Amino acid sequence: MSTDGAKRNLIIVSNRLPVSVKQVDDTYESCVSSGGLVTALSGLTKSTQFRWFGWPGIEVKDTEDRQKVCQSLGKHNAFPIFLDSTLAHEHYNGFSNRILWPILHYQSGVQFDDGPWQAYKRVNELFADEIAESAENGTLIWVHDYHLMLLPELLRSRLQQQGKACAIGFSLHTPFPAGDFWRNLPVRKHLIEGLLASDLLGFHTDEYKQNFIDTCATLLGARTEIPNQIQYKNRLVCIGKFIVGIDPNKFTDTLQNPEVKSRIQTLEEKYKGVTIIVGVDRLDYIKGLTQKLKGFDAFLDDHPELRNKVVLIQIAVPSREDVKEYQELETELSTLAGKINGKHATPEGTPLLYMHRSVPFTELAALYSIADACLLTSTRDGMNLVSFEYVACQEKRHGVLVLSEFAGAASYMREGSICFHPANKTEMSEAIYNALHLDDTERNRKYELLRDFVHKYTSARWGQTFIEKLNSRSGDGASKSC
Ligand code: ADQ
Repeated sequence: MSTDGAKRNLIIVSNRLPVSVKQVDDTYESCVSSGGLVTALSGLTKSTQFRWFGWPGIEVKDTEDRQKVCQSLGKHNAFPIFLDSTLAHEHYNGFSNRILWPILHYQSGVQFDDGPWQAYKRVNELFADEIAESAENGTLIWVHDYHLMLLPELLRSRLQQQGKACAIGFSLHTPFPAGDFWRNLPVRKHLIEGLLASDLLGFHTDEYKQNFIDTCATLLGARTEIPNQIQYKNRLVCIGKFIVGIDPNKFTDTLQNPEVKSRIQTLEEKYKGVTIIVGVDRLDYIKGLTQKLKGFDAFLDDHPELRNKVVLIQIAVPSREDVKEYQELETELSTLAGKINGKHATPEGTPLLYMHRSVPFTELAALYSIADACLLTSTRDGMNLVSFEYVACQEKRHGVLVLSEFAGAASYMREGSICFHPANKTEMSEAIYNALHLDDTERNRKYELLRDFVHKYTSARWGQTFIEKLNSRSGDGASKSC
């Protein structure tokens, strides 16, 4: 089989397509959506052609309507896998987000339920049917994230039946938990076996990679003595750390836009004499927003002299609003934000600007750019790309990144940022204070470390490195080493 990348076509698979579809009268319109995976793969879009398969986000029953959706998505090289809405809900909210997501992020007390598990399996099967049909002999297939952990195994058997040798890669965008934690899940073995039918498995950090290797050894008795390889059921799976990033130039270019420049000027005038801390997070309990607001409250208690001199601008992007835990978290955060402002506000101003909505990309870039520090408090987080984006927008100011030690990004940015434990209010308060009082030499030194890292480990580099490695695997099980 050829290992020439140019000759092997590429299929990307994720649960949701990077494009949302909505019905407008009797036609369908599609627009590009946002999120960590879309950001991560945007770098690859520029250099490599691929077809992207996933669920379009809406139920479409009628055959004629399905054709219209296909046409609309085709403009973005996106291909829909249609699901009925109950099945999609049970797979996405029921199993992926209510059962798998918490386990992957070290949340205990997960209640397993067979109904959502059956839906999860069914959706993975439907994806496998569709993708096996669309792949040709030699196609590279790159599957993304925890919604599709059974897919490599299901795909492998269908491809074999059809006589197609395709290399299958899988990237996990979340942490993989240490030690015994994964065993809390009753279907722990099925999911790992699903993944081990891949040719290449990618993780964000060495820690997640090692946790996964250890789990394979203890749970399945897989052979793991050779670094970066797992041998299981006569198959060799390569396993690696691939550093996901962003496209920093997209941010630096946006900051040159005259409208964005003028917006920055307006904001700087409004906040003259005030130190700005920014936070941007999906409204998710793993982002530690409750901890962030409590830590900021402690900081204001500890430093009454800074009242009216510091403001936290926190954007909480709506996420998974159908899930009860997320609705409850929003209520808790709104209440907490009100209490903090009630306690610390003066006629001169309020210390906390809490916004529960999405903001346009240009506004996001402007906010990153005017902030003297960025506060990220994840209790666990696969990588956290917001930290990269803040750095990309700080060429002028050299602001300070105040980063939870539990974000994957902290494995790479510890020296360039100020790290803390998100559940320790005192540590967080000190970290904020130290960030705002760093001397210029240290601030510049830290910033330069971060800038070099963000510009080196771009999303384009991540995508190309993974594809190159995947391309070196034949997909027919013949490779003897990684
Ligand atoms: P997320 O949990 O979504 O990603 P993160 O890595 O911070 O978290 O990425 C969020 C992305 O959404 C950023 O690129 C950000 O700019 C974008 N975004 C946020 N608010 C926005 C807004 N209002 N408008 C437009 N875009 C907005 C998951 C994992 C992470 C992992 C990524 C990539 O949970 O740990 O880093 O995937 O692997």
